[in-house]
Amino acid sequence: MTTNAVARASSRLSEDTLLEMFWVMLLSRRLDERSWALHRQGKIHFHISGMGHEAAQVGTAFALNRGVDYVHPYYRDLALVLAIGVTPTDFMMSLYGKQGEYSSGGRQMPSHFGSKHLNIISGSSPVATQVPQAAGIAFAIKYRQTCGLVDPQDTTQPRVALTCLGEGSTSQGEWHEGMNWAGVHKLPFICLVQNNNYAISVPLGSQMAVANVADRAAAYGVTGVIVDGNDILAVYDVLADAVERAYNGDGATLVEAKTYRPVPHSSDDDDRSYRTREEVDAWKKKDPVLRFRRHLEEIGVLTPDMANDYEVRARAEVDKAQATAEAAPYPAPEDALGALYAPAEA
Ligand SMILES: Cc1ncc(C[n+]2csc(CCOP(=O)(O)OP(=O)(O)O)c2C)c(N)n1
Ligand SMILES: [Mg+2]
Repeated sequence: MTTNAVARASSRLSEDTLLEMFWVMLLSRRLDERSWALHRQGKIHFHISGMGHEAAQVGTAFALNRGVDYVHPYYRDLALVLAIGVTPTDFMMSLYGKQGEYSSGGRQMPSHFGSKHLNIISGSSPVATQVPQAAGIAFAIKYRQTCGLVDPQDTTQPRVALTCLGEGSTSQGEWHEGMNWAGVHKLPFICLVQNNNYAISVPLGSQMAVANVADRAAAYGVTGVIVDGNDILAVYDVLADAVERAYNGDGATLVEAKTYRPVPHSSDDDDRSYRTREEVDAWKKKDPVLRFRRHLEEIGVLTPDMANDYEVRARAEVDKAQATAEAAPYPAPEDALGALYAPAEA
């Protein structure tokens, strides 16, 4: 069954936290815009954007115990991973494929976010493969706790495994397998579906015969929730409930955040072939970053001067990240051959 959030966990957020959430959204947006520009200038080879999804992602991140809970993101999760601790410089180093790049030493494609110390698991490119993997992590969390096994990090803390994907990717078999596993074993697991209505050029209606992804939750025996993915506080509320459910041993949650992708699927896509400009322009009224900014101004937490200051800081951070990545060396060609397999035992 789908439900709407009733408990307003977000009403307990401090002003500082609300501003921190706004900062991450803004930083992500400006970093994302710069990445598109760098691609069009021929400086990087590929970019896939999280634009429009910032509220869904930052609202989610702030409901987690960031760096402790496990997150298995997908390629659009720039704002999510920034909120957890990946830096703009880390991201730029990935775009440029430079030596020492944080997730794979520059060998993985950009936006395959991974950081061992932040408990962010790097995904494979085939969509939805992260779902059974994240459900497996959730199984391991529960198994260790049930058996009293020593967690290498700390057994005393409750943990949840969260994964993300788009609505189109829920057509993949892996999604169903992962959801079913999470339901059968009542796992501390959250699946966040960021429904932007398109899988590249394929609209939702060609992908599934039901109106909502979350309608399928009942089939797996998990809680299903639909939320306005452009409303960061609504997302936070729903995720706070889901995290509590997981920590209390009450099982998995399927969250469907309804949002929109205002830019092409990736730097290699031309969205004019499958949707009208009017449709894309209509999104501008729903832009989640502007919406949260307006909200914070209305409740007196953010002033126009502060917002300008954030803009200056965001630009400076992005400039610095770009300059650092441009100045960094490329990996040596032979690095591509290393670290694929564990060294043979002597
Ligand atoms: C198994 C598989 N099939 C196809 C692709 C190519 N592909 C990459 S992203 C994508 C669209 C996914 O759409 P959706 O799940 O709605 O996520 P969105 O990109 O809209 O956020 C496709 C078809 C892939 N990476 N893996
Ligand atoms: Mg989609």
